[in-house]
Amino acid sequence: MKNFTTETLQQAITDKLMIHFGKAPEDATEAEIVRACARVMRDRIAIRGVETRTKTRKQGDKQVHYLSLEFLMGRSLMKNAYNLGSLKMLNEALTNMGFTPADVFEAEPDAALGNGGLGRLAACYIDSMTTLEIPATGYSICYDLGIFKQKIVDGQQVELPDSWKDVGEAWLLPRPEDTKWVRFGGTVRDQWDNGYLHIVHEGGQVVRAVPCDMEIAGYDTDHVNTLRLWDAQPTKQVDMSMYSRGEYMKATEEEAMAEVIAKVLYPEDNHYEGKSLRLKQQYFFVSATVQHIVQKHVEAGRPLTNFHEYNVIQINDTHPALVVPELMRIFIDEAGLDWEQAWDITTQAVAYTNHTVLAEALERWPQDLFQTLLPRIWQIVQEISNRWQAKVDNHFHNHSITADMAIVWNGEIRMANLCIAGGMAVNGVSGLHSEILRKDVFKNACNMEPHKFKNVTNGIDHRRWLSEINPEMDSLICELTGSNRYLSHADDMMKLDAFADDKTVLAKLAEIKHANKVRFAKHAKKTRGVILNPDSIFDVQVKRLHEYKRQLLNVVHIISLYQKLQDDPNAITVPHTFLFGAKAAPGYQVAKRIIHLINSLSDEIDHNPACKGKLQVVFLENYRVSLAEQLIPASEVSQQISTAGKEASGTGNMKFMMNGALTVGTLDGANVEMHGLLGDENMFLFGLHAHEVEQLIRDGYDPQRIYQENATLHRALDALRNGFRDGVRYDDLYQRLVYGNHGSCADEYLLLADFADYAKAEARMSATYADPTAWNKMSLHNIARSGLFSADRSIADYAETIWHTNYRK
Ligand code: F55
Repeated sequence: MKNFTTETLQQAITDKLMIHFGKAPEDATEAEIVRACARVMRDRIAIRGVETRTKTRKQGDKQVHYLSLEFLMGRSLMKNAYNLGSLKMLNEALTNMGFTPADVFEAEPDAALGNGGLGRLAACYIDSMTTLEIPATGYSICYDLGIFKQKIVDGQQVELPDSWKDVGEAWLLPRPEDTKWVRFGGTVRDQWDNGYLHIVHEGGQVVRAVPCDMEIAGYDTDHVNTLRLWDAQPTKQVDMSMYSRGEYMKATEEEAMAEVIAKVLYPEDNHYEGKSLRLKQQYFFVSATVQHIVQKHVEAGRPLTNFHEYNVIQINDTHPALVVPELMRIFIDEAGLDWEQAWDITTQAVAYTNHTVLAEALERWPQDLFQTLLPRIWQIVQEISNRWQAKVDNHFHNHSITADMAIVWNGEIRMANLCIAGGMAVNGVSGLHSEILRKDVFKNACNMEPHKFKNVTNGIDHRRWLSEINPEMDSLICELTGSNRYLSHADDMMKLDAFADDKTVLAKLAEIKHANKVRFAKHAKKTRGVILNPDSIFDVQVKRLHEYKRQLLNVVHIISLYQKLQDDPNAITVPHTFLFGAKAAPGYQVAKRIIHLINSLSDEIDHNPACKGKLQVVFLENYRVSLAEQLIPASEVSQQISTAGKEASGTGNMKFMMNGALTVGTLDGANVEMHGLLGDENMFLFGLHAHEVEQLIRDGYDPQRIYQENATLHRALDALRNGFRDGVRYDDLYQRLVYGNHGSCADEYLLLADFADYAKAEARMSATYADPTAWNKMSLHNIARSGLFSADRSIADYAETIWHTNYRK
């Protein structure tokens, strides 16, 4: 199909505006323009979607189904225009219509149907699967409200609802003809019919799952994939007879229960909460999805016995783990297969990605909740559990291993073990993380079935996270590598390494970074009223707020710098701006206190004349995908300072590296692989290694001793405890670090143990910054060697090692 020209695009947008809003361009608001543009793009992509599906069907290709409770898509307008090769035309068309393109793009709300890394990964992966022309579908829930909007009021986080759909809906294509029904509660009984045993599940509540599709365009291809978002709707109409009897509440009960399922995304990341509504969300989207996949397979005229040859179901963490019993239910109850056949197919079709080793994030559902809500699934899970346990017993003859690998145990259902038992592959998301899964978290399972355990190191959509958001850098890369081939072959960026001693190139790199900083400073001033100094180091830590990510380590170090500056006004020679952005889960009190602390410190430093032009701390409100897109190209230092062994991979680290920021980090997650590519000389490593962390905890960790012995640290912690000029004290955080409080052991994440080495790494970093040639050279090496972290490479790895599907090379 032909690409848009500026004229055809302008005409199409104008037509949409008139048809949908009855408005001429000069009367339209920016939001209306966004909606009109989205419709135009959506129509174009939808046509290609039909062509793709026809082709896939004809060729009988294996399909990938990517199930995730989160897809953190962010904005789509610029992305789709870019992938369709129409970004230039769109800019021109908008300008011709009297709009400022940047303002129009800025008016699109983020589709923030995710918490952080896990959700954003799914979004990057659907882009790469499409670009690599893999027939794939993403499945999730069409939440009304995405991750909350964060306001900072008096230094503290306040959560506001994020209704993205008013505008974002323009991307969605409702597909009521593909509606599925999902049953909750009720009773299960056996029934004999003509000598056959049937399972009858009746009663309870039935919820309608209605697809709202988001069509996904790939880069430089006509291939289109679908992100299918299920909306929940009541099956029954409101019972008017109840109404007339005065039972108003009861009459609307079922309707309310259905609608609440797709109401809101759970805002906890890396933390499991056994809420009944969450389990409903999981089964709702899993059941609708599995029904759909099986139905399509059958409609293609194929027997279920070869289901796994045509379908692979990848599950993003354990949140969609119910695919295992749901496939079994459909194969057995609805298609009449016997248990062995059904199990054989299921265990060859499902693959599980693990994203965390934190114990509090591993899902374990209480049996009574599970049993009441999903009676038939519970029966199947019990049977899976019994058979698995027999297999484990038979293999090891060891009670404690049986206990460790059990699926149903002590009144709980352990979802990770269910996924390991019920799938063909389990992968971690970085080399280190996969090794920890093999040797520690899942060591027994790995002993029994080593072939299942794989690694696929995470990656990011480098077209979005480099080319689209950093156009000057994109031009430089194209110029230096001789073409734009890197957009589909990210390893082409390696060619940049050859320019490490080219003064002109290094100067150009520095110029681009500075221009990006100036642009970000303008944006911050306009949207937040914050004044940033573009001639200071932009030292950035943006990610969800979590103790293991150690924002507090960064803060304690800044306090120590501040104190140093008070002793000696010349202590800081290079002006330093520390930028933070982070949302805390609404119920995570410690995380909220750390946000408050950052704001208190920011205020203190702002009011101290000695810090003027030398030191600044800024908390950026409402950190999200679209803010990251502005900030990352302007960043110089990337803080990746989690306790070694705790961050499964990290993906922000990759985005910063690709945009030429230098990493201050521990050997954790994908930082290890970054270090493998860069060496000690191109990043600022510090801290304990993962095995040393384990060792220290085993040997007995004593933060009090470190507090007593390190005078700088002691003084910084005392200041933190007493607080700053706003009068808020942080004794709780101090106690948590030094003595332990609320039953937690002291300094669980070894912040004190790593402090001294961290301060040294920061000092090395500042000293290097004072030598622009050395700095720019390192920056160039970072960009050059970041190609490994393209999501295209990750998806190629999945295709080769797990899915066994073809892809465009
Ligand atoms: C969300 C909900 C629950 Cl119940 C549990 C975890 C999450 C979540 O958001 N996890 C998450 O983002 N994990 C991150 O996944 C990234 C992608 O693999 C990793 O890079 C990162 O290390 C990991 O923390």
